[in-house]
Amino acid sequence: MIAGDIGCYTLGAGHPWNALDSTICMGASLPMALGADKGRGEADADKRMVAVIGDSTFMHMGMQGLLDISYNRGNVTVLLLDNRTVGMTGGQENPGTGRDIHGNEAPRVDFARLAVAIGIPEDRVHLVDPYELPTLFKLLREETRKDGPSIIITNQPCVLTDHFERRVALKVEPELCTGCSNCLDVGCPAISVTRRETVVKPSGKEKELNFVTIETAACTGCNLCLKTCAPDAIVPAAERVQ
Ligand SMILES: Cc1ncc(C[n+]2csc(CCOP(=O)(O)OP(=O)(O)O)c2C)c(N)n1
Repeated sequence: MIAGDIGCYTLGAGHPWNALDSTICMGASLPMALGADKGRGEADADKRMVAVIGDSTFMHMGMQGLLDISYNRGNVTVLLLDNRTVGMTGGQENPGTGRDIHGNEAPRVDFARLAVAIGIPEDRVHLVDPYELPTLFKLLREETRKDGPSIIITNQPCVLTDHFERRVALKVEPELCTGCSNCLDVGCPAISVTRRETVVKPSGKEKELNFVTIETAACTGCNLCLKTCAPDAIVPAAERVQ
């Protein structure tokens, strides 16, 4: 069960990600996951709980839930998406960004040390680069299999802030695209389907091919789609990300 919270990541509840089971109010993800863990019956004995929350919401109302999870030894993995801003409401600062309300430097909260101070065992506190998908997935699988609380903190900034390092945008070479559709699983809004074809495989089963294009102006150059493209049809576009 994945308990969501309030922020840009809440949009992951929609198609094609369908990534959240609940969203209530700021800070609710952690107590929801703990409540589901403590209240589950026999039939749900194998279910694992994940709470997803952003850095700002965590500062506002998430820490208390983490303390509850830690103190009551909840079987919950917290995914703290630290994008170093309050993304959804326009990029304000918070104690996790290192700037105060006037934009002046301020002592930045260290989320990993805070989690340890709250009582999460040090070896269950992880800092990961969310663009390293295989590493992130492996960690999520490992942590959700173990009993007790854990926290995974992602460390890549929002693409709309100055913290984000501008990268080269991508495009699709149409003649190289095989329609395999792997890149669509990334769920990137800059990728769209230009043509669909249904082919019959040697096994007799039908397969849908989706030929794609990348809207270069909307591409942040994160390269996640690039890693899924076997025929190397995704290549750097000439212009840089604005
Ligand atoms: C009680 C309350 N106050 C303020 C808001 C407005 N609001 C919506 S999302 C959000 C914070 C999002 O920041 P973060 O959790 O860091 O996620 P991001 O959008 O950066 O991914 C705020 C303050 C709200 N929904 N509820």
